[in-house]
Amino acid sequence: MPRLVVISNRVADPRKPAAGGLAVAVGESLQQSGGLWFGWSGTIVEDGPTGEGELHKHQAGKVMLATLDLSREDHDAYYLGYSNNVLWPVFHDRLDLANFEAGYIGGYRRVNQLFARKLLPLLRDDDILWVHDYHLIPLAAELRAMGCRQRIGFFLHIPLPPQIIMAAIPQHEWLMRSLFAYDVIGFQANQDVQHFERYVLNEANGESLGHDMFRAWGNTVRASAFPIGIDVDEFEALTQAKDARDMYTTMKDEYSKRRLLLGIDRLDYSKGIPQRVRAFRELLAHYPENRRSATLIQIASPTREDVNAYGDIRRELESLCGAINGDYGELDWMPVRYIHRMVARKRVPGLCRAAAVGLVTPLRDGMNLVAKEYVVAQDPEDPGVLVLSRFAGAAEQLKEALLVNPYDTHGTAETVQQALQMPLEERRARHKKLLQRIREQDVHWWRKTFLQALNDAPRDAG
Ligand code: ADQ
Repeated sequence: MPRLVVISNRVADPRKPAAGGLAVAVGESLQQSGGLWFGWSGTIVEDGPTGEGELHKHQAGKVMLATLDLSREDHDAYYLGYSNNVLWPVFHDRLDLANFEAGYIGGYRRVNQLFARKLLPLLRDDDILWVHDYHLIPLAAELRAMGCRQRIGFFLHIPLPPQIIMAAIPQHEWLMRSLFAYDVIGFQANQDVQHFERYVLNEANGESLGHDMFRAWGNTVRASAFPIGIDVDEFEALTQAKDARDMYTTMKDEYSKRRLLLGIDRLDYSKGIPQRVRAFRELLAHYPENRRSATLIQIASPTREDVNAYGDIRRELESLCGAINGDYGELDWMPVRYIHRMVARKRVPGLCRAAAVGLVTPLRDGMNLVAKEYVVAQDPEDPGVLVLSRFAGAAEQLKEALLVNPYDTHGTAETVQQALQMPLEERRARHKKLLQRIREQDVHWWRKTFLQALNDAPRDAG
């Protein structure tokens, strides 16, 4: 069996619990098969030379971790700059927040070249490489230029924007062309594949060959949707474990007279948190029977605080929550509990299970795993209702959720009211179908189908 080599910006010890997202999915893939996980060490070397970094190797069970330090200049241009000030906002349709002027591209290329140069000597001929996410789009092209012939797959965890928005990035053609150095490109949703196809046909004068095969710039690549899942068995076990049960009991006692609505996110502008809070305000204004009853718990953990847009959203959210509590709060009822912290992963299922409504309403999201976790954590006999943004990748799979347009404050409030009033039979029926789909397409299914596609991909001469 070929060895699996995973390359991602951050690397985590797969034996330790990770806080969801990419780390869990990737760690799980490697734990199964063993292999190599390559990425940034998390260390920034002040005044270090650009394009250089010390390599550290560390055996973690079946997995070899190989990590690179980055110089301050490289880190700031590659990570803070191009990844988080260009690609993240644009890929989430936020051209207004992108900063194209600052010359970050040099650092982005430099770090991708550095990754390629340091990775190449660690590779074996029959390795199979799996590159993750927007930080590393040009990695395969850099590796190919250095003579790497192994199969390389790429998975984009965030959405691919429509052609016209992609075209705003000065280096859009270079980025898209780089993708054609892979054998397989994985997207979260069919909509992302459609955006890719439109770009290939209209912007790159390429061709769609059918069966998810595309040709442009003299290369052929497979691009398909592989919606990422969660480890359902692990999350169910977490739900039954003591920490989650204690959390559930505490919440049920504390809020015995209330209906809980729950949001759990990183405090990122893509997650639509202020819009969600405004919709909650609208709910209280238009459906007064929810006053003294409905309570929104919004956990929004700190993230990327050194990027300006994140400070702005924090201030906006604090002022919105303060205003609602001031306007609607009573001595014995606080409408919004906003917590700017991470919740321990083992408590997340207990919190989810206590909530009558799970609010997952991003303005744009690659997938959104919280939506899946919320469903799995529910009591099947008396499940809560998932209110899900139509702009999350998860909406393509989770059709039995109540789908909303998070920009439509009034419409979202009405849907939340519908969720709060949904009869038990309907809740059970919807939950059953959602759980079934989440179970069928779990993280193991995701890993297997992607790696199978990579294994089966026809090799391109280029
Ligand atoms: P993220 O944007 O980080 O991931 P998401 O898919 O929601 O978003 O995953 C977050 C994970 O972190 C979940 O497991 C969740 O439980 C946990 N989490 C989030 N906020 C938390 C908090 N405040 N406290 C505790 N735990 C918290 C990126 C893409 C997504 C894509 C994933 C995986 O942006 O669209 O679904 O990768 O591909």
